[in-house]
Amino acid sequence: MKHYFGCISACNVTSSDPSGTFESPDYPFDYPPDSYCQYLVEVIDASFFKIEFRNFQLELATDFLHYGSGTIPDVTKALGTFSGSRVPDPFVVQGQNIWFLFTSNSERNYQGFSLKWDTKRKYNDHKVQKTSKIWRLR
Ligand SMILES: [Ca+2]
Repeated sequence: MKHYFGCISACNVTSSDPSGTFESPDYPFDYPPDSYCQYLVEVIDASFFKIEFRNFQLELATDFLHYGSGTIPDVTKALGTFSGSRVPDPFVVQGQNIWFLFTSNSERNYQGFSLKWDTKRKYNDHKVQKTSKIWRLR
């Protein structure tokens, strides 16, 4: 695998931006073996996060992307876990914080994932729920 410094995505990222993207390490090239990458977004006045995937290709049942609410990535408290090559449907997480934890085992590395997050602020809550099919509660 070739490395291009300056344009490959990093492991372990924290953001306070109301919208942005996360990608698996080295994306769009294959992720490295034995990855353990934490991604955290904290937006003080956010009420919801909406997550949409642009791409998703992980080795099924051995490489995983977990997500949850809060500031400390913890697999045991994950709200969901994705693996394999089916692109997950968009989903919504309530709150001011969302984390992702990407793990891969020691063999067979795929392209990984690219996801986009967006937030809605607290004062928009009732409007959002009435007018959008995407911004629904699970
Ligand atoms: Ca693997």
